[in-house]
Amino acid sequence: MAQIVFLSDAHLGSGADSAERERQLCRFLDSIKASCSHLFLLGDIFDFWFTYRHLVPRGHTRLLGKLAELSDSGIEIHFFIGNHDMWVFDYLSSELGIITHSEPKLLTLHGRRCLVGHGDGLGHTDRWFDFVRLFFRSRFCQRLFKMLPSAFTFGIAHRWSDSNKRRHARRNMLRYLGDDREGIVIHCKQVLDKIPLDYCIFGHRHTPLTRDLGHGCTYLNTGDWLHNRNYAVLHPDGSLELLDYKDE
Ligand SMILES: [Mn+2]
Repeated sequence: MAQIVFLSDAHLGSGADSAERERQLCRFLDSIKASCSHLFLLGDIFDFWFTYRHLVPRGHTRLLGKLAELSDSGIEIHFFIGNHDMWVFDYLSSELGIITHSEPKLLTLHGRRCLVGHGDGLGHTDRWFDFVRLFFRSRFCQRLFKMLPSAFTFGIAHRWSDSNKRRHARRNMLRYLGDDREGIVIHCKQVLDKIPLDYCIFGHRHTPLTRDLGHGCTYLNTGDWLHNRNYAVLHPDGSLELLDYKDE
């Protein structure tokens, strides 16, 4: 009964179909509610977010309500911040009781040793990305952002996100680059050299796949909810399955 569900990269707030994508996600969460013990949201659920001291961005009300309902019903929800929604700060934990993580985490789930996270900034394959990530995560950047008018900062954030998506599509970056060029895989193999693992479960790459890393470890990428409606289930017997949600 107690399934553990993983999904990532819904990028809510981006694209003309965002409202329908959010409704589908809520229907999916309804469909797993009775059988799910833990829900892992592996980052970039929101295309952009900033929690101000007294304000939060408009939108996403259906998903936030659904997450509150699941959380209140006893489902343990974990949220790994992605590179798009790194500025949720304490909002999801204080309002919805969601456990928020800013780095990958080692967890034992259904007796399996799992390394779980979003996946950005791992393997150090892109120095520029590392620098930008450090800057955005710095207090200086967050303070600066708070001081500027939100019409200006949110406008820039959404435009930048859209142009990044176009660039990724143009350069065909959302495909598996190979074991030696995928930052997440490089990182997982480094961890695997030190400690035994059964599963490495990450998002960020928008490419749903499973891959044998050797030493009895499987890498699973949760793909995305933006285009594919992918999710993964860790069953009570310890098996891990990558699936697509079929909305009926
Ligand atoms: Mn990402």
